Amino acid sequence: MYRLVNKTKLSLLQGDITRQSTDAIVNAANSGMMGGGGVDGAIHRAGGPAILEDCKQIISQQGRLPTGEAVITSGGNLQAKHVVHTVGPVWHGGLSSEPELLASAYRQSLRISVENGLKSISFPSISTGAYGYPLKLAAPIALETVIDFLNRDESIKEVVFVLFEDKTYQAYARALEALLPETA
Ligand code: AR6
Repeated sequence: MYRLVNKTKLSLLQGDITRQSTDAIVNAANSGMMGGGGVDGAIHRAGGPAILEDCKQIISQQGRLPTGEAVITSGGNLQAKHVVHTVGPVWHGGLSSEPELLASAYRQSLRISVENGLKSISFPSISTGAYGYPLKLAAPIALETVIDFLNRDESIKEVVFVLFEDKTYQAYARALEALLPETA
């Protein structure tokens, strides 16, 4: 499923983000940036040790990566030349700035991609796995934030949401249809 947003193609697909050939793929990391489970584990496994080396360098220079911020490393052995690492919020019930922090994770990932001249970027569903953010609430925030960014920036040509599970894809498809109906 896809929509044109301003000059950018925004698409949703079900699959494994480590196989994407966009300029960057986004990692749903944690503040320590030393790898983990879920999509983080998959990216480090597929990309090899070069990614972790870059992460260690960043941590030694600037300390832990705060929630809602993003940094960029090489893509190691991945097809994507870069990995953008961001940290989404842990869900604590919704009254601890989770929506703002989730939106910030998407926005900062896009901002650092633009700063590095990247034209295409793939996102996973940040925070909706180990971090427990309810999918139905996260999907519209993810899409609204990206759409809002693309309406102001024309340098990125393609954004892909790569959703691992069927229920995740379905939640994003419903949210995108609600935000940008096909007939509109
Ligand atoms: N491609 C695309 N999406 C994937 C893949 C993949 N290969 N593998 C899993 N997902 P999670 P979080 C989906 O837990 O909630 C890690 O341990 C998964 O089905 O990876 O932000 C980090 O180190 C889900 O829909 O990220 C952090 O400690 C989505 O990716 C913590 O988990 C996000 O699930 C971050 O938790």
